[in-house]
Amino acid sequence: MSKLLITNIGLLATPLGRSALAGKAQGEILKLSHAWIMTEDGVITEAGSGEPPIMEQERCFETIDAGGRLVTPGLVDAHTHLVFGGFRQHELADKLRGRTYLEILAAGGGILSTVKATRAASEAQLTAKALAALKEMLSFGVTLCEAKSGYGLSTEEELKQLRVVRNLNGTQPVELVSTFLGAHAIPPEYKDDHEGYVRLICEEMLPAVAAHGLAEYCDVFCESGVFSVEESRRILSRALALGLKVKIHADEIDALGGAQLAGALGAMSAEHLIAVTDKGIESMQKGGTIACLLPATSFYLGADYAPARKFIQAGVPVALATDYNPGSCPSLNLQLVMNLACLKDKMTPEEVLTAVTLNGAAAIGRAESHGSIEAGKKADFVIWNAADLDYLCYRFGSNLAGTVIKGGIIC
Ligand code: IZC
Ligand code: ZN
Repeated sequence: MSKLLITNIGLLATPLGRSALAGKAQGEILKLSHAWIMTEDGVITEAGSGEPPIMEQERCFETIDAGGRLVTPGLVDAHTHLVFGGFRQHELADKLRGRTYLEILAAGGGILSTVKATRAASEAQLTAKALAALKEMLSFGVTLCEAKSGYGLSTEEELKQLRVVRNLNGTQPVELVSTFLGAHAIPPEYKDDHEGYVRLICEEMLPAVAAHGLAEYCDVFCESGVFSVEESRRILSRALALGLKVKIHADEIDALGGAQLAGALGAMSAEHLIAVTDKGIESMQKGGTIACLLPATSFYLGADYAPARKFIQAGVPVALATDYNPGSCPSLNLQLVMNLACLKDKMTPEEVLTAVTLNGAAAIGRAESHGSIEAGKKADFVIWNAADLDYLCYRFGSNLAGTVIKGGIIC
């Protein structure tokens, strides 16, 4: 049995609960001064303030002194395109000349250039590359993340990407939840047969993914020139029928109505939502869909920021994630996302903390077990080189994660 006691916590800050928090509740977190946390076999047994019970102290094998610093739950990155070949630095010059993300994609670059590099890479090469990314992610305080496929765009190549995710789960500290994103772009083989590719996804790819148990979620890039709302509806409905849960890249660049579809299907989350309409927000609220906002992508694309305050006012839970990918967000730094959420999305530090812990966990179906510091939850924490939450959201560009603890083990 392994036991761990964290003592001398200056401030313990955590949301509480086993489901996503919305509205006012998103900003109502627990703050305990002079706190301690006790864990056993990777699970939190108790947390409190003042002196930890002496008997318990003696029964503990390992004690960490947090040095009066801030402790929060481990961060959750609920939206990443973790597994891919190559990078796209060669597109920077185009970007600087004013070519947009969708123009680069329409010319056969963007996602399609990463598809080429991913197909050319072996499973072992992709695994080694993603492993390095996970190591960096962990160093920023992330202990649980989502990982999407979407750079294979054929049955075999998509399964290859998803196998990489499966093999990385449990072989390094960051836990992974996998999402099938075969509907990420139209592959070159189907350039003139859009309908054929949608059929391939519904009739071959999705059944294969479900049969191999390789993904919990199905996602679609619902955007102008990529997948329409109707195509997205067909694909996601098929996924639901096969027992997968669904997410959707919705209303990022153009307001196509992806958010309405997300609410109508009862999607777990809708992502991006920069161009979301009031109707979309209302539909998400009715459908119990979480808004997963990605402000680092807005920063990188020079785009607007999603209307976080509108979601909070409407009672839609907000999660925040990096969107780590080689095109629109080549960064794994979820702390930077927290800064941007405060400054650009006008969220409070308390709302931001909930968004990158409990609500992030809820967006990938892990709120029962992750995302907060309370008895029975996973012993995932970060001891920050910060005295309080305001400091964490105010400093930017540095990595303030001091010690990361995953499942009761110091990483
Ligand atoms: O590789 O560009 N937005 N998909 C939708 C992405 C970004 C990933 C990429
Ligand atoms: Zn994405």
